[in-house]
Amino acid sequence: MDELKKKFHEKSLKLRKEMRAFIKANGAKKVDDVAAGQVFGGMRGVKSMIWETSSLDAKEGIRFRGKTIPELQKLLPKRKGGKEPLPEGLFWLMLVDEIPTQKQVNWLSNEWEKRAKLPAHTLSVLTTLSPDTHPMTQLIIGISSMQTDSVFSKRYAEGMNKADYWDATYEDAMNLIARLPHLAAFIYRRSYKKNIHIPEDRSLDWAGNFAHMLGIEGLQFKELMRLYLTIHADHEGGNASAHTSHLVNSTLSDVYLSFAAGMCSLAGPLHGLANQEVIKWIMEMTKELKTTKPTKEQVQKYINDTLAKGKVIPGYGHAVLRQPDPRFTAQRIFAEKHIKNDDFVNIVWQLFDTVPDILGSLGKVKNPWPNVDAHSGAILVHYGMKEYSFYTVLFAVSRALGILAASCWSRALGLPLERPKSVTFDWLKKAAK
Ligand code: CMX
Repeated sequence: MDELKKKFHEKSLKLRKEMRAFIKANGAKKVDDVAAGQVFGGMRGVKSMIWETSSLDAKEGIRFRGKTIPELQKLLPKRKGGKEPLPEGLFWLMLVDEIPTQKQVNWLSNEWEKRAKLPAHTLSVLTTLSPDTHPMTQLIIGISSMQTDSVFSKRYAEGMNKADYWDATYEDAMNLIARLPHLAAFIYRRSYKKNIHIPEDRSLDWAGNFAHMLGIEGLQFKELMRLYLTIHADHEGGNASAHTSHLVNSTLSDVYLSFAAGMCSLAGPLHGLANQEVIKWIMEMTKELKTTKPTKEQVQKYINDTLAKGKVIPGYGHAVLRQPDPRFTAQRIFAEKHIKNDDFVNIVWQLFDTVPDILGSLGKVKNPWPNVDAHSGAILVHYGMKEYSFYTVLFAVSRALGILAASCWSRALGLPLERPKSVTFDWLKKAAK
């Protein structure tokens, strides 16, 4: 058994025992109340799920196993000569709650490269799709098609013991994470680069090799991918894509199917697709205004016109956060360091100075600040990736790290089928009395 798997098994056995004892002693204790407004309000704030890999605070933002993004940037191993953390290190941290050594991270890079080969039928399935199929749809089909290789499904059909669910889920998670950059790069090159593909470079790390296979060369883009794939990896369990995966996986659907289901959720414009919507909206702004250097007044008018048309300002607002998203800040710092005088990046910063006042003045928006999606597009365009329909796929590749680490934990802890209670409006009216 490999070192990571062994550590995960030992830790999960311990926590499982502790949780069972906790539930026995405290299971009947009330920890929260639900208000009628929450029942109608998309379950905001209702505490009803265990998610060990990260947690979100409205003011402070995300912490992965207790660590903020700047702390991860300091503590996680890096590529030789690099400054950004390797996402392999974050996966290790999320799975076993330990900062890995350089050697452990190098092992994980190699291990994922060994597991990365895509099944031939996945490539065949993708080539039958119309080339204008949205990249997220292609990704979801590609992931589902690989379910033929699910270790969990195969072993379940053979009568696997419950006690081994964690083992099969770990194998599936490792295989799927290893394959995702290859699948995503295949989709990108097929859709936008005349179906000309770039062979992997086995000497590179997971994110660096992904950048290479996308065909965008240069050390800075590799560093951007390392940062990007780290900061998008997890956002506790309640967000729509993580929760969808968690729900589907709780039926003992394997992670190919449950992660694909989560990605259907990420593909919505109020969630992950917002990253394409932001840059599309900015590009439309520059076209309408006939300048890439708009004045403050022009930007204000464009925002107000968007709102007047009954549309949201993409990249702004959040269901939990009540401050600028630290993932926005991390990208801004990257851009300040590496990118000088880029018109789209400057517009992103201009929007940061303009949107919050306007959204705040509406009196209904709970969080007028930028979220993770407000910045990424302008940076990607700067490095030459202008095909914004692909951006949510980058988010998806990263999000696999958190969702799949959490799926391993769900199966190791023996979490049950998820089944909240719905009520009718009549029931709610009576209960409110
Ligand atoms: N622009 C305009 N109006 C907004 C807004 C925005 N960016 N954010 C919130 N509002 C509006 C809501 O649409 C809602 O209006 P109605 O009462 O008329 O329906 C009102 O303000 C209250 O909403 P809220 O409680 O502040 O926000 P929610 O928790 O309901 O929604 C979110 C959160 C992210 C869906 C919302 O802020 C939004 O639509 N943002 C734009 C899309 C976006 O950037 N999504 C990406 C989120 C991050 C991610 O998951 O990747």
